[in-house]
Amino acid sequence: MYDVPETQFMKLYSSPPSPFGRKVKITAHITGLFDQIEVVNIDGNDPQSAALNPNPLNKIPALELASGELIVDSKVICEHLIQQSGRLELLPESNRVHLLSRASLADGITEAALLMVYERRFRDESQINSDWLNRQNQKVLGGLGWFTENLNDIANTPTLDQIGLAVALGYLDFRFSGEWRTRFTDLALWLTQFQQMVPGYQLTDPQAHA
Ligand SMILES: N[C@@H](CCC(=O)N[C@@H](CS)C(=O)NCC(=O)O)C(=O)O
Repeated sequence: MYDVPETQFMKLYSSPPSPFGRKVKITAHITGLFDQIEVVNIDGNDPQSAALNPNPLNKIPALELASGELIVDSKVICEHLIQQSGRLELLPESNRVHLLSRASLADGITEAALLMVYERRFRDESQINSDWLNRQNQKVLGGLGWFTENLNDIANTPTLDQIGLAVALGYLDFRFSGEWRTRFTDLALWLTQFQQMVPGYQLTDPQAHA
C-alpha cells in the first residue's frame, strides 16, 4: 500500500471583485505561490455561498493552510506568503514598521472606498447618508494626497505597501470609474509603471474576471 500524499494546497476564500482578495492574489503571484493555492469564490450576498467561508467574521479574504489552520486579514495573509516563499524583499525586516504603516494607509483608502460602496449597496436610497459618504470620500482623497507626496519608486520587486496602493487605485478604477485619475496624475503614472512591472496586477483585474 502507498500512502496517499496529503494535498499541499492552500485554500483562498475570496471573490473576483474583492480588493483585499486581489492584494493577496497579487502577492501570491509575485512570491510564486499562486499555483499552490486553490481559490474558492465566495459571494457574500448569497447565504449558501457565504456559509462556505470559514472566517467567523464572514469577511474575505481568508486563507486555509494545508494543515487546516485559518489565517484572516489580507495583510497577515500576505505576510504569511512572503515568509513562506522567502521573498523577504517584499517586506524587509529593516523597514518593517515603516512599510506596514504605509500599507495600512493604502488599505485605509480601500476600506473607505469599500464603505462608500456598501453604503449605497446595503441601504435604501432614501436612507443613504451623504455625510457618511463625504466622510469616507475625504479619507480616500486624504490618502491619495498623502501618497502623491510620499510616493516610492518601484524597485525590482514591489513592497507590500505598493501592492496595497495599486489595489486601492484599481478599486477606485473599478467602482468609481477612475475619477481620481484627473486629480492625481502622478499616482496614475505610478500605477502604469506598477502594472508594467507586476503581471499579477493584470491577471487579477476585477473588470476582466468579475
Ligand atoms: N481588514 C480586512 C478587510 C476585509 C474586507 O473588508 N473584505 C470585504 C470584501 S473586500 C468583506 O469581506 N466584506 C464583507 C463584510 O464586511 O461583511 C482585510 O484586509 O482582509
